[in-house]
Amino acid sequence: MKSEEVLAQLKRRFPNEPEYHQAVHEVLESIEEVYNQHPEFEKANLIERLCIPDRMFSFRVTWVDDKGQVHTNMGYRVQHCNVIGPYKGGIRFHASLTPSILKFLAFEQTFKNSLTTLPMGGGKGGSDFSPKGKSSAEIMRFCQAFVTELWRHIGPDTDVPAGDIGVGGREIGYMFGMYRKLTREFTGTFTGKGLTFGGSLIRPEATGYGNVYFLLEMLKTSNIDIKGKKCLVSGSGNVAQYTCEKLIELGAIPVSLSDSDGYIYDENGITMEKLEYVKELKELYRGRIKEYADTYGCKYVPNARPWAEKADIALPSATQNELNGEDAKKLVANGVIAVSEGANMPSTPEAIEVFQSAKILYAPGKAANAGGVSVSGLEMTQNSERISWSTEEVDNRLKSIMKNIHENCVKYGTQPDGYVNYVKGANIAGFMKVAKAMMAQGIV
Ligand code: NDP
Ligand code: 2IT
Repeated sequence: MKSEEVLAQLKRRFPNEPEYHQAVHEVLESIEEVYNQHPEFEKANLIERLCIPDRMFSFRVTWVDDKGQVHTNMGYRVQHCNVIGPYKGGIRFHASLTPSILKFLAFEQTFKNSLTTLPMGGGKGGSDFSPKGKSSAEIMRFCQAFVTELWRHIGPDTDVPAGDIGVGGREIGYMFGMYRKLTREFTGTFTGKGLTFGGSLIRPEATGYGNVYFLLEMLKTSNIDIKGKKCLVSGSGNVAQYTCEKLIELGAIPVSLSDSDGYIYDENGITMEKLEYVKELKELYRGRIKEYADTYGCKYVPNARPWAEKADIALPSATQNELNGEDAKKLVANGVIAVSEGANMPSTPEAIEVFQSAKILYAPGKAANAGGVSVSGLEMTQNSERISWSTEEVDNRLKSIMKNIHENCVKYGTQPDGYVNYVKGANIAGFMKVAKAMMAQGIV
């Protein structure tokens, strides 16, 4: 396999899908050497079978706003790979969503889920519907309309969706309600459900907490204490909030948050009290992060991201390609020691190059943010057993999964000079498990 040739062929077949090409490129580059040590992989054309999703559904979603106006949006579900378990992955509602973004996310999810050690394949879905400024009733009608198409393609042993950007507990509840009505069955087909109907404790916290647990493992390799470290966090949604929560609990100092309009920089640190304000602002009133700066009198920079601010650690937790090569250079120049990704593919290839050349601790999303889907997997287990575990039980399992992912990255990503290339480690470890399962199951 020559990664450049495989990529060129993919670009010819699927033009104008830059995010998908970007995600595939990163994985191919990392696994090329290992792949070529297995001639049986090449004969089975494993690489194309792994890069191209099994299938992708697209459908029109029609819904009515509060004024009676009818709208249409596009809905999608990409089922990438189910060789190690049912398709599993979130649903994203965002105006910018395209098939390319969903294909990159489903591709990444396959390797991430493989790393978790739990039996889950990879998938992703969503819509170009924008939840911004919509009433709860509009959100409910949209979710119901979306599920009237999606429900045929999913099921507890087929494909299990969850949340992602624009989809949290409220949306999962609405989608689950309609799914239950259409199928006349109560199954664990969605994860991230409410606690009264099969949801798991710690699922809302899992991605952010998991990212900090992963960061702790990385810091441990360099004997660095997280206490007192200034942390730049981007985003202000689910992942960013629980990242801050765990950082504060451990004595680190988160100093920034952002949304699509700009970022706040609070040099005094975001405290638990201020974080409660953010949770209310974002989850209840659905306001903008600028309001934090108005309330606490700190710096707000419109139309910008926080990467030029001085800090020890960066945890990008908003969206893909939110941190470019120039941003990475500024972070490194300012002495950043670790970057751990809460979002999916937030760093551009140029940024990753800068981090790795500077030999700082850098963890890609598919390893560092795997805590969310891991606890989704644990929710599936609890649903199958019709029991629920305590907070402590789930949190301990999450910690041990993140530790295990870190160990696997070190195992497959340690370079001759001792530097751990976490991108390589995560990609090889994730890939090898999927590849072995594919080889064992024949040409299907
Ligand atoms: P939320 O919808 O809760 O929050 C998203 C945050 O990112 C908001 O602050 C939002 O600002 C900002 N954002 C979204 N799109 C853009 C954009 N195009 N440009 C700038 N800012 C943007 O989503 P999550 O916190 O759940 O997801 C954040 C990231 O984490 C995503 O990359 C997601 O794929 C990833 N992730 C999520 C997991 C989960 O369990 N939820 C698990 C693993 C990864 P605004 O409100 O202005 O749009
Ligand atoms: O990107 C992700 O891992 C998620 N959005 C969570 C997926 C899940 O099934 O919990």
